[in-house]
Amino acid sequence: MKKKPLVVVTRRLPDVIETRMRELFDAHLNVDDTPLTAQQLVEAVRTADVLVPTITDRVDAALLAQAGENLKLIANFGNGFDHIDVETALSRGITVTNTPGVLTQDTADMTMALLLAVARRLPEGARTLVDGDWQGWSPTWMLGRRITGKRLGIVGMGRIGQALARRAKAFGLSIHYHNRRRVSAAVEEELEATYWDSLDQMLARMDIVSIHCPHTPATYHLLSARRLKLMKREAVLVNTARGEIVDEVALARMLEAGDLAGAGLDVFEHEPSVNPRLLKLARQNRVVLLPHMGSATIEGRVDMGEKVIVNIKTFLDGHRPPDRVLPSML
Ligand code: 8YV
Repeated sequence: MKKKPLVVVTRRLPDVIETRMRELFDAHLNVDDTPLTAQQLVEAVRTADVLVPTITDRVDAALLAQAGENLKLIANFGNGFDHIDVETALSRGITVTNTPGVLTQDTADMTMALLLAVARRLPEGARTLVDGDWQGWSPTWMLGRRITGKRLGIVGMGRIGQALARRAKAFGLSIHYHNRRRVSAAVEEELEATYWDSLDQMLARMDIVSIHCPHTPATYHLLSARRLKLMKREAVLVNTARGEIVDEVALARMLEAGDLAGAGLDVFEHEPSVNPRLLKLARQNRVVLLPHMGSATIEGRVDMGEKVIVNIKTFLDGHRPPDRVLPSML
């Protein structure tokens, strides 16, 4: 009987996905869900035909240099692939795939939730009540900011940016965006979106800025100290993309100085550790911080797993997998 291909999965996945993987492949699953050690990861790339990493694995050039001949596919469980040295992988003849599309709506929902949580002081209100500090209703107490009628600047108008724009439009925000390329006239019309060629100019005029571009060498610290300073003092920054896109130290400094009204962050530069200055600001109810939960839904994780399986199966059947990461995407 033909040997089943060895597929190494670095983290626990939903039960239905693991079961299916066991049926289809010689699946090496990580039963205790702690990230693989550096040594285990080396072992994985040496032996596997297919590696299924997640954002918690650093698949860099040093690791890939130790890959065995068999390793021909890295089927990432996730949309973002900035933890994988795709260029090196491709140069070694290894195909890389991701899971686009299936986490778009969940991430856009979470962005909207974060935006509302900051503007309407949700965690602060909830904490006050639970701590027994609610003295009763008052006309001037716990006032947030109205979002209807405000200007939302979206940095990165791909799938998630557009999904956020649809939601935000329904909430009565006006939509502005900056993107490498202008989206189609039809989409602009649908969203009544204004395109800003200059990120700097857009930042200076927005009430809320939300980040939805990928993290690449070109977008590292795109929201630099200089650019953050362009934002209005009353503005709010939301980030559900990647922490590295924002200069976190500069952001903390601005929030501490009252030069920016607030921030909602689901992602951080050095996850899972979070800058203590941001933690302090969260305790002071100046920012809302979440532990990278943007795409964390039961349905979404199953959809992601199914995409991974389709990519692996298609590849192993000798065809081009649907979600290849191409050099043009780097
Ligand atoms: C996932 C994400 O949790 O897909 C992405 O890019 O950031 C996530 O929401 C993560 O990537 C899983 O590997």
